[in-house]
Amino acid sequence: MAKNKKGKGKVRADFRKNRSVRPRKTNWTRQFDEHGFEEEDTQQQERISGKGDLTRRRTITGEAVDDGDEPGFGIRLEVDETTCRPGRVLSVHGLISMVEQEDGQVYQCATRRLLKTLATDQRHVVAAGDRVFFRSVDTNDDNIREGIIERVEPRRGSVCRTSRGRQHIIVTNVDQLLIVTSAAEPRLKPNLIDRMLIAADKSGICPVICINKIDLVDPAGFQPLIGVYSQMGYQVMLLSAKTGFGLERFRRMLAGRESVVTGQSGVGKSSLLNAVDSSLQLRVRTVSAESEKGRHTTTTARLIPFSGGGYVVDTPGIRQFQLWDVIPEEVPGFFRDLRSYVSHCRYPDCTHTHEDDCAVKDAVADGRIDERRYESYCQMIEGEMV
Ligand SMILES: Nc1nc2c(ncn2[C@@H]2O[C@H](COP(=O)(O)OP(=O)(O)O)[C@@H](O)[C@H]2O)c(=O)[nH]1
Ligand SMILES: [Mg+2]
Ligand SMILES: [Zn+2]
Repeated sequence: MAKNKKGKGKVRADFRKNRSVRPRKTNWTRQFDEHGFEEEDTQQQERISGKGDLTRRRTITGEAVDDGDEPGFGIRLEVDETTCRPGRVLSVHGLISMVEQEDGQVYQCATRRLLKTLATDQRHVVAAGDRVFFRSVDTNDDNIREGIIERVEPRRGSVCRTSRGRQHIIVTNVDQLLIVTSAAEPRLKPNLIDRMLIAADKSGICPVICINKIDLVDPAGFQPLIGVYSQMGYQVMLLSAKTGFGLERFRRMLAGRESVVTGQSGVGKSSLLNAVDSSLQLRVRTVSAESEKGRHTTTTARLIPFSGGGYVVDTPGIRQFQLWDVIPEEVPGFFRDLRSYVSHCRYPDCTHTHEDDCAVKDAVADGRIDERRYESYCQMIEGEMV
C-alpha cells in the first residue's frame, strides 16, 4: 500500500471565501502587521475563479496525500524551496508557532492564511510536533526571528484529547508514549495504564510503562503485574528518581527519540526527567504546591530538546488526555491479551461481558487471561467509553 501518493497534480478544493472577521489579534500578530507583511502574502501559485460570494474555488498546485492526519483536505502544497526551509513546531501559542530550524534557531511563525482555509478544523492547522516548511521574514530587530509557515507535512503518531466531542491534537509525530505511574503516593492505578496503552496503540505510538517511586515499596510485589504486561509485549521499567534506580536505562530510552511523557500529577514525571537531563530544570511539585491539586499550569504541549538527542514532550494533565475515537467494538482488538480469543466466541458480536459460550470469559475463568485486565476491559466498554 502506497503511503503517500507522490504524483503531482492539480488538486481542487472548495472552501469558503476568506472570513470577513479577522482572527483575534495577539501581540504577535500586531507585531507582524507593523512589520508590514501579511499572512496571505504568498509565493504559491493560486488562482481564484468562480464568482460566488460564499464559495470561491481556487486551484492549488500540490500533491494529493491520502493518508495520515493530513491537515487540509489531503493536499500538500508546493513550496518554493529557495525561500522555504524545513522546521519543527516546538509549541503553539494561539496564532503563533515556535518553529525550530535544523540548526536549532527558533522562529516565531504565523501561519499562511491558505493553510487555515484548507484546514477542516481551525485548531488543527498547526500542532506541536508538526514538521513544516516556513520562510523567514525580515524584521528590523536582529534578535527577533519571525517567519510564516507555508506547509504542514502529513502527521504520523498524534496524541489527541477530546473536548466537547471534538478532537484536539496535543502533539504529533512522536515515537513513544512514556506512561509514568508511581508504585505509591499516589498508588498505582493499573486501569489507567490500560487506557493509556489503548490510546498509544490507537495512535501508533509505542508505549512504555514507567513505574516510579519504587523506593517506597518492595519491588517483588510488582512482579506479577510486570509479568502480565511483559507477556503482551509491553516494555515496563521500574524506576526511582530518588535513588537513581533504573535511570540509566530510562535515559537511554529517551535518547534520540521523541517521547511524550504522561501520567497523573505527583507521580514524578518532572523529577525523572530532571534526573536524566539536568538542563531541563522542570519544576518539581513541592509540598506547598500540593494544595493546588487539579490546577494544571501546563496547558499546551511543548517539545523540549533532550540532552541525549531527540525531544521530550511536556503535555497537559491526564484528565484531558482521553481515548479518542475508540468505539466499544474496537476495544477487544486493543486488548492484546483478549484479542486472540474473540474469534472463538459463539456470537460474532459478543461483547465478552454477559454472553454464553464466550471464549474470553472461559480464558479468564481458567487463568489464561489476567482477571484484573478483564475487569479493566469491562470497565472500559461499560462505562467510560462514552
Ligand atoms: N519517594 C520518591 N518520591 C519521588 C520520586 N520521584 C518524585 N518524587 C516526589 O514526588 C513528588 C512529585 O514529583 P513531580 O516530579 O513534581 O511529579 P509530576 O507531577 O509527575 O511531575 C515530589 O515531591 C517529588 O519529590 C521517587 O522516585 N521516590
Ligand atoms: Mg511535573
Ligand atoms: Zn466473548
